[in-house]
Amino acid sequence: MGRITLLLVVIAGMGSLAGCGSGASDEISGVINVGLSDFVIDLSEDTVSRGLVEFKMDNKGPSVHTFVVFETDLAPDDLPTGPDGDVAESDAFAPIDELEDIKVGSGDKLNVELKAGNYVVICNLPGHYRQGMAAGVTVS
Ligand SMILES: [Cu+2]
Repeated sequence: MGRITLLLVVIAGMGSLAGCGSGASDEISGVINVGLSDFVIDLSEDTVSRGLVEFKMDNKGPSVHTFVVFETDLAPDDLPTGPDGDVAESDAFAPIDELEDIKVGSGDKLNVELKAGNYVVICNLPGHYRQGMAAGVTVS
């Protein structure tokens, strides 16, 4: 085995080790059932283990909703808002993931890699956050 080949083998080995250590596998570490209604987000769990977390939507209607995930230490009812009372997304306050157009009866799923920390999930259709569509999730 030449020196370059050996080096490549070592690098490949390090890569797969790093993959394990960061928990970047496809295995789901936790499932949270998300009940959506006018105008409540009802989570089956508000704490979950870090890793790949599956959010399972159950939109009970009557409206279409969205599901937006922020990593933040702010309280669910204390996110930055614009003049319309909707959460103001910006470079400094950007969602880490989201699902749009969640229809009534939808079984849509959102899988998000979450590290330990505090998260807030909201619906950001006009007026929905202001009327109460926000909930906190702690990842440990
Ligand atoms: Cu909504």
